[in-house]
Amino acid sequence: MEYERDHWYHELIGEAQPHCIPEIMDAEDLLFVLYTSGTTGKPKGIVHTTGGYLTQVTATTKCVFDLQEDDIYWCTADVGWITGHSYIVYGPLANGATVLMYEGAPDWPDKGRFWEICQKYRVSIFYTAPTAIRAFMKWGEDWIKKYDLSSLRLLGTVGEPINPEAWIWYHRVIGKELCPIVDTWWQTETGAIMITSLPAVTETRPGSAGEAFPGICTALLNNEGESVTAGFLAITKPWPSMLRTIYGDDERYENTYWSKWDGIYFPGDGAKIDEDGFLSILGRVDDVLNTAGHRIGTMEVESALVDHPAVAEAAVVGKFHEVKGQAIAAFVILKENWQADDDLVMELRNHVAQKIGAIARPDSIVLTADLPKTRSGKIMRRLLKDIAEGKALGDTTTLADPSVVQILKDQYLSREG
Ligand code: 7RM
Repeated sequence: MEYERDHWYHELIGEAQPHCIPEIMDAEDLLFVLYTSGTTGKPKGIVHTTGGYLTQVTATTKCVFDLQEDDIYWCTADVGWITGHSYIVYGPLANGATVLMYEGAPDWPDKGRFWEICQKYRVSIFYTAPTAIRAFMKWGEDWIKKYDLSSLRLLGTVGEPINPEAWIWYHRVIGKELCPIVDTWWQTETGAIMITSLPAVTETRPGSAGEAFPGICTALLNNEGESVTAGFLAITKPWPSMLRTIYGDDERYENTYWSKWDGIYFPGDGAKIDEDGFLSILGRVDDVLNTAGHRIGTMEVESALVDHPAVAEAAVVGKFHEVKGQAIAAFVILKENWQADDDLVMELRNHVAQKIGAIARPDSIVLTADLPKTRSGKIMRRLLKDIAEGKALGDTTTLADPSVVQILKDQYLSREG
């Protein structure tokens, strides 16, 4: 305690007014600059402004989460991620929601922590990421059965494509088959939810994020800008909470997002659409590998791996190969109580071949305890590629736990010889 520098909270609060007069801002005043998680390349400072951003986070929080007066709303995201900004802070507060905020680990003092919190505070809306759901699956249902989750009425996911197995588990074990699940697609750049289902308005389906939010215009295009049923996701009209530029680099802003097609925003994700107009996000388009002349999405192979009962999580990368161009290298986390041995590895390789064809059979599978991820749970495939190719590791500063890559590297070397 340093006099004049430090103050007692109760003394300051004792004199404070219960309300703070808001500062009047211009709609286009800068609200914040948020650096992207940087799974590829150099981080970009994404610029959001005041009016449009608040308009869209307010509307989406209200409609996507069907927010009601008596709801207790919990978004488990890290507050430093865009999801924390938009759906812990700005969106819920602009709606006057009752928000539960938690800063801490999901497995301390034990793996029932989240469910204990849901029971204790009667959480009704729960919004989390597929990476967390897969961790809960791995830890087992007993941790969940110990608690009363009857207050829950709506579940959400964000951050990466949710594999159908995780969706069904989330629906059954957490939602007791009573809670709709909103799978929300959006980006740091979009500021707010863009593609989602709307509870009690549109249907929710495992593996599909649904349709564009009212007012948002999306399309699936090929390189020529022609409409296709599987291809690049595009946003064809501006939207309120769109990024205004990359901080200090207007040119990079134009090149990255607005140069693929004329006047159309390119998010960098691949997607497909079914006959009912439901969109499924397939992952980042830069996450593809080319093996023996075939382009294969890393997502496709990962989904096939996670479809096997032994697999909790999988990451796939293309690794340099003299003949094939790239070989398929997979990193797999097993569920608890599965024996890691060569027979299982063989079985997993065959499982992928059977699901999507022999061409996609992984050349190597490394069983591991952990994967390199950003704090929002995105796998940094770039680092896995470095490991698989025996290269020096690229930038690891955005990793949630930097020790993971070193362990993986040592393990990979001892396996591959
Ligand atoms: C909110 C957030 C953006 C990237 C995006 C996608 C992926 C996010 C979903 C998803 C499939 C989803 N912002 N992504 N949500 N993929 N289904 N529901 O994650 O800037 O950190 O990442 O995340 O690839 O382009 S982010």
